[in-house]
Amino acid sequence: MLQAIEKAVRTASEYMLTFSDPKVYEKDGHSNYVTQADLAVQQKLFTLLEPICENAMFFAEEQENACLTDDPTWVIDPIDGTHNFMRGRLHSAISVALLINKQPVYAVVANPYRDEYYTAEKGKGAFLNGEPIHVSNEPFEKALVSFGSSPYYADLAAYGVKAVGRFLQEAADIRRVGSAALDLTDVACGRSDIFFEYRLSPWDVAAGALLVTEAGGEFVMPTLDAPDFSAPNTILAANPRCLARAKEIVLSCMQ
Ligand code: LIP
Repeated sequence: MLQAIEKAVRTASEYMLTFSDPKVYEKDGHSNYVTQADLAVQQKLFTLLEPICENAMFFAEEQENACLTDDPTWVIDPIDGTHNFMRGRLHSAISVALLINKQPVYAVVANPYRDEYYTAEKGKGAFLNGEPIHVSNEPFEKALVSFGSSPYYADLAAYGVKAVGRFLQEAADIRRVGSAALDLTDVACGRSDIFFEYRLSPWDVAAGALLVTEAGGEFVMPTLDAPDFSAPNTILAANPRCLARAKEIVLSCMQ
């Protein structure tokens, strides 16, 4: 099953790279866009994934009125990092997860620009192009902290500014790359140690969450007792050494 999903995502990645100057549409919310490529790649993924898991539902970013049920469901972000994609910043991802009973069981995240394919099946580890990956063992004071600025939600900007200030004072440094899925793969393979964002949608994080946990990391929604992939939430991913302090900072800045 995982190999079939990866094959489908590889095909969709090649297709994504054929779009050089896609038409851009504005969506509801601050700084929120969708391109002709997002829509086309999403439709390509629907077609490629449907035969892999008969009768599975779809819960995708560019789909109207979708919802998550206990049934097997493909949770898809056809282009994560759309703003980067629009501006030619060459740092966007395709994120695909298959959820059963609302929990990720299979995950594939692709970075088409680097030909990097991150894969995981629940209970069987996480891989980058077939090689095992693992989160870092860096302590909090040496942590490289990725963050997302929740640009669609201008009311959350103040939280992010406060939290970034605290991490800059207490950890090593900050990164803002513009794709949550790739922020999560960075944590999973140890390229960074912490990632947080004050509001992300299920399709941004469902696949990356499984990659992080299968790579020995922690994925939490700090305001909830357990991750809920049915609606947007605050998210935090970290190696085990960094989680506690990172969670304290993320929560303390939400006021
Ligand atoms: C984006 C994320 C990014 C976040 C944006 C948006 P999209 O996903 O990858 O980290 O800050 O708000 O959610 O909308 O480009 O698929």
